[in-house]
Amino acid sequence: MDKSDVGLIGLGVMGKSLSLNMAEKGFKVSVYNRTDGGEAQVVSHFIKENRSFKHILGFTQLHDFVASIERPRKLLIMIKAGTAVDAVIELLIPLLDEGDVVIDGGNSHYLDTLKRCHYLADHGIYFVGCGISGGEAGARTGPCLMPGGAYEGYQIIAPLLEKISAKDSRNQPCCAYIGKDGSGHFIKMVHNGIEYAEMQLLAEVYAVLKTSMQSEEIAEVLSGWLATDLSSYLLDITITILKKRDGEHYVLDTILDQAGQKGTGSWSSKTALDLGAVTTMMSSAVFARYVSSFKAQRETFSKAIVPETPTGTLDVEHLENAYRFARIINHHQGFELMRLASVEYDWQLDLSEIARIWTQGCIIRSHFMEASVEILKDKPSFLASSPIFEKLLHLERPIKTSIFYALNHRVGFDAFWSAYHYWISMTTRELPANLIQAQRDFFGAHTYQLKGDSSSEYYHTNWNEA
Ligand code: NBP
Repeated sequence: MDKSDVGLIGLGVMGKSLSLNMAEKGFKVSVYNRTDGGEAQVVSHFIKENRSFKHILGFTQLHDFVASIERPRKLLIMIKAGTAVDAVIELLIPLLDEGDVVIDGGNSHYLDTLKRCHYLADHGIYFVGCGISGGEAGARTGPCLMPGGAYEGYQIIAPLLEKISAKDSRNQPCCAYIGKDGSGHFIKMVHNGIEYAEMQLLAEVYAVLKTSMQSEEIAEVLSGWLATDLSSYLLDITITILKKRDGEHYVLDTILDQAGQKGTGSWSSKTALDLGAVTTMMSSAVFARYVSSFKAQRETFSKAIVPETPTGTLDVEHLENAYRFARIINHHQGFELMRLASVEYDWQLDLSEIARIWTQGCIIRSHFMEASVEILKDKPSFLASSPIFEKLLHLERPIKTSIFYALNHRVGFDAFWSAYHYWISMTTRELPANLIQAQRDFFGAHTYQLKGDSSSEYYHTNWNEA
């Protein structure tokens, strides 16, 4: 029997789509799923449903599955992140040979990936942590792939990953080696953090537009934006969602306003806190989801609110420009998080190349991401680019007036406010942090530095001394 080119473990939503994608691109694929999980027949059903793909072989015994793959074996794990990945790795180790490559395509935490890289290297096995974005449809037709970890291992799997990935506007694969250790999963995490804030900005835009428009009208406004530099996958799907009807109702109006999450957004925010990066927008988006989950309390408290008659008329053009402003700040904060991590972990991340692989296949693909490829070739950050800085200066008034409008109408607008607040702080020469330093020195003798003191010495004052 011909051996398979690649093996895939975990026939969930993503695993099924990726196996079909690989088979369609001409690879012989072995697939495996455990039988003691949700559905015992998952493998046989999958093979039956996809009979037309002659080169997909199904297995429920890990030993047979591993034996069916050509050496050096390429094994893609697509299962729930966390301890399940460690459990599968433990089962695989005795079955693998030196030089085999194990790829974890799930949303694993980058620090877990770092540990697994070293652990498997000790067994002579290459481990690649590969962030995957694009959802079920992307996995089927061409996802964005963010592999990091063992470089020698990456070289073995590169032809496979590049072939199944999305292609950018120059027909180059939306897949590139990111760096060592957990860097691939790190940038997937940041991708999701940026995604959280992009989604929240659209939710806040929707809330503001709803103060004076119906769904169809809102969709029309957003369609106008889609034809500009604001175009993005998330804006596009939002318009489709707004228009979707079920009989007399818009489907959106029937959906419970409690947002779920699977953790990568909060991981990004926690990591930013650890690395000293400022990611107020993604954190605001994570908290917005948390707040939404307190539905019962919100309902109770809302009964006590007697809204004032709102003042001010909605300026849609200002809102459009506020959205333009906030998106730039969101991307700036996300890429700054990667830049700081790159220094901390010595990953030497190529931010322009990361923007390039995010131009197709992934959830945050957009016109702005296309522009970012060039911007980040020359400059270390968006704010360091003069045209971007000038643009933000120019857009200050519309974001201010949009914030006033939202406040007057009692609409939560925190992601926009976070963007503006970051901009104010980053462009303010004197912040009140001198008082913070004095307070720290008062109660904890933490010392402070002096303005204009080239010695950079630290001083202490006995604040209670007469
Ligand atoms: P699903 O929930 O659809 O499938 C999960 C798979 O993991 C199933 O095959 C399940 O087997 C298997 N599994 C679990 Br759960 N525990 C296992 C264990 N202890 N040992 C072996 N297999 C186990 O998830 P999915 O949406 O396909 O996502 C897979 C990974 O890809 C996750 O890490 C996810 O975060 C990531 N991801 C998802 C998306 C997306 O859009 N869905 C995008 C990018 C990345 P069973 O069928 O027997 O329970």
